[in-house]
Amino acid sequence: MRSTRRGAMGGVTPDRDPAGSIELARFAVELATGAAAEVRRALAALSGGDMRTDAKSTATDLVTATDRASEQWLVERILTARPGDGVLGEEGADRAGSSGVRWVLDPIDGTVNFVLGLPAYAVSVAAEVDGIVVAGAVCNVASGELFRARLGGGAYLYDQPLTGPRSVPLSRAVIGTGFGYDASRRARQIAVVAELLPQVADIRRIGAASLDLCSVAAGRLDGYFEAGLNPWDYAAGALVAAEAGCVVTGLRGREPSTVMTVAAGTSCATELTTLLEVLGADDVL
Ligand code: LIP
Repeated sequence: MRSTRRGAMGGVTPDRDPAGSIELARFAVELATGAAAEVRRALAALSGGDMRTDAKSTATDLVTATDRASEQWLVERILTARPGDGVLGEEGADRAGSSGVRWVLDPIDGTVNFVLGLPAYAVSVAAEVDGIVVAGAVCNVASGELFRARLGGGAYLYDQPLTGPRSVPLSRAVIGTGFGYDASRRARQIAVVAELLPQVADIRRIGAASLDLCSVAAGRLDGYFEAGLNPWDYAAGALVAAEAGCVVTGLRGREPSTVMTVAAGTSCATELTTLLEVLGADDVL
């Protein structure tokens, strides 16, 4: 999954859009906003009743019936409209497809926030063509905010172009991060944050990587990094950040990946990645 800094507002027309990214971007928005409405409906139907949860990789890695229903809703819509496409979803959907297009889905990113009623959880939908993310949409279910991007076509909050964070050095930057569901990994991750904190303005832990990445694109965070993310956590958000002109990368010259995903404004990106390398932030898994 590759993502580079673009920010070019492309005048791409269908005949110059071989990847069909215009249509994929339109459908990604339809899917993300539609599934978000389904999640809101499910929440309303619960009407304050206790939300049943199951544990996945660890006791703190939660899944609800709504996560599963949201993914099923997304997969059904995709296979009805585009039967040849592939799908990769957090809750188990895994289909190769034959069209060269694959949808990478997080039906509820920030599930723990969803369970607690903390309004920072989102439906994240990305479309890959031959392994490259060409379109993405992230819909914050609680606020309804829609972040969207197309490769070479820029990034938007609704229809408002996004241009990334303000220009500050790392010492004045507010940096987002996150922690895994495994306690020993969290111990290693917090050790990195303990070293980092005195060298930045402050740290934020929002709890949903897709929204963290979109927050950098919108200038609500100056940077973000996290080790141990799954492709469905960062696929769409990384494109939104890259198309907003942010640096989106891994460490040591690598691509963003499960090992490490970093997004930051150009003014502090090099300082941030250099410091994270020194601190071994990509050596916590
Ligand atoms: C979450 C990520 C978050 C990370 C959590 C979890 P989920 O995804 O969005 O950044 O810190 O540990 O992985 O499990 O809510 O889809």
